[in-house]
Formats: sequence, C-alpha cells, structure tokens
Amino acid sequence: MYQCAGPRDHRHPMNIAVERITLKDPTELALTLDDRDVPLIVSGALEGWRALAWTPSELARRLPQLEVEYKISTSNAHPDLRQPSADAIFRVERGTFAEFMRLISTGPEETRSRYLFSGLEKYLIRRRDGRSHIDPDLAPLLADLNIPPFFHESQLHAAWCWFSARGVRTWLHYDQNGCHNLNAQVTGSKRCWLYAPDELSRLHLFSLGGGNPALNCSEIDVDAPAPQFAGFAAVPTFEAVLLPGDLLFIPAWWFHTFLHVGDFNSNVNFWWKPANPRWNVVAARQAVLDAAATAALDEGHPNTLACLQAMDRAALSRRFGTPIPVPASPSTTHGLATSPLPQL
Ligand SMILES: O=C(O)CCC(=O)C(=O)O
Repeated sequence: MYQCAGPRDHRHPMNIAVERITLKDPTELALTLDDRDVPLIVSGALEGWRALAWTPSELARRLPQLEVEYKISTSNAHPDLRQPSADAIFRVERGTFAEFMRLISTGPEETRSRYLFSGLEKYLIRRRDGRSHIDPDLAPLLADLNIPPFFHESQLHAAWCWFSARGVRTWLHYDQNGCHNLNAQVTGSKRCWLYAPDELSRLHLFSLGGGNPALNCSEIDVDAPAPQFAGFAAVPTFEAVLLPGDLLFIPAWWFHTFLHVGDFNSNVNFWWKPANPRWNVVAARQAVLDAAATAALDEGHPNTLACLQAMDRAALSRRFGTPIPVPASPSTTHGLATSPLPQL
C-alpha cells in the first residue's frame, strides 16, 4: 500500500472540508453554480447511471478489440514529473482496452498504479465550433451515464473518462482550458486536495524557460515536498473524499491533486465554459502562455523569452506584490510554449 497520505493530514486545523449537498431539485443549483468560486460536492448525483456497475471485466468484455493509448509512469505519479525529460514525463503505451483493464486489475499494487487512462488519449465528447463530437469507440459508454443538468449544452467543452487502480497520484495542477469542471466519481474512491487560484505564488509552478514543459503543474511533489517548498504546508487546503455517486465541482482555474484509493476507480468529468469567465492570476498567466502559442512566437529568441518570462513573473508576483527573482541563466524554451501541452 502506498504511503502517500498527501499534502496535509485532514485533521489539520487549516484544512477545509469541501461542502457537501444533496439535491431534491437540480434547477436551483443550475442557476448558481456557474458563478460559484468555491468547490462543492453533490452527493447521490449519479442516480440512474448504469455506469455505477462498471467493472474492469465487464468493460473489457464490451470493448475487447478497441486499440487505445494509456499513460505509463515509472511510479504512481501522473504525469511522471519525477522524470527528467518530456518524453518520460508524458510517456504513453498502446494496447487493447481489454489489456489495459487487465493491467490495472491484476498484479502487484505498485505496478497497477503505473497506468492511467484519461480523455487526453481518447475523449468521450468534445465540443468545438458549436458542434459536439462523440468518440465512436467510446460511444457505448455514454449510454451508461447522463450529462449533469447544471450547464447549457452549448457551454460544454469536453467530457473525459478516467480509469485507474489504487495508488495513482495525479500531480498538482490547474486545467488550462479555463473551464469549470464537474468530476463524477462512478466507481471506487479518490481523495482530493484543492487550492484557490490566489495561491499561485505559493504553489511553485514550473516556470516558462525553466526547461519543464508541464507549465500548468507544480514543482512540488505533494507526497514528498522538497525542503525549499516548506511554505506549502501553510497553504489553505480544501479536502474531500469522493465516493461512488459524488459529483465534485472544481471552479475554473483552481489547483487540484487526487490520490486514487479504490480498487477500481472510474470517473467521468465534464468541463464547461463559465458564462462569466473568471479573471484572476492563473487566468492571466495562462493568457500569456496561450498568446505565445497562438502567435507561434519564436520562443527560443532571447527577446521573446525575456518578455514572456517577465509576464509570467508578473502574474506570479501579483499575490504578494513582490517581484519574483529573475533566474540567473534562463534556458531556452524550444518547443515548449508553442507545443500543445498534454493536460490533465
Ligand atoms: O482524477 C484525477 O486524478 C484527476 C482529475 C482531474 O485532474 C480533473 O478532473 O481535471
């Protein structure tokens, strides 16, 4: 069993339990959720989902020949940010869906947690240019669930499935798409820790030009924080344990990390575009990264790099109003800022 208790023990006085509600009538929440800026769990929200009965063997039987990609880590960390190179950090393998299900349901626990399937490899639904695209291979799974009634269909950005075994740790990060997120715990259980966007400067994200492409991820390994990140222990932490039937609302730009604790964990998450998009330090920082990517800037050019780094530092320093020191010898970001970065 993994000894990764996570960021801070739940008995810590500064930890805040994510509010839990049950709903008689979803209409009321639909009116307010879009403007909410604090996480929330709706218990018993997956009533009628046939997916609640998913098992690895049943899913393997239904999609036996489907060829998929899935993440493979050297440990339980996803992305594998304990590794030095982008290839190793984002490594994927190919196999059949049935083979993946076998990998996460047999063998030693440490080995099972090296694998993770998410929508990054194969989405369930994507909505682009006003049209929803359902992946035909995963369409049979869509019939087992309902899209939560808390946003308008035109706001949907994407829906992903996640499958994993016990022990998986998804690295502390924010979602770059600026969307609200509803994460449905279908089977199994997950612990999750969430941090407000205002905490950007205390969460030490990989910085532009620093050589690590996971710019929406923290440098902090929450299961073993390095001594220079001692301040992390003081960051107010929203904490929850998700059980089957729970629907977790993660507001746009909030940081999150999960530890998968069930034997077989399956989740479906829905991102949707807020009607009134937030503007905060994380949104500002991502705008800088998106602008660099859209303009296909030659980010290897020293002037461009210096400018982008200055903007990144400006976003980081806004929390305390003090400048973040310029790195002594910035490396180049060849292929980093402009490449489409894998996103959790
Ligand atoms: O399930 C997980 O471990 C991560 C989920 C996540 O990052 C998300 O829903 O954006």
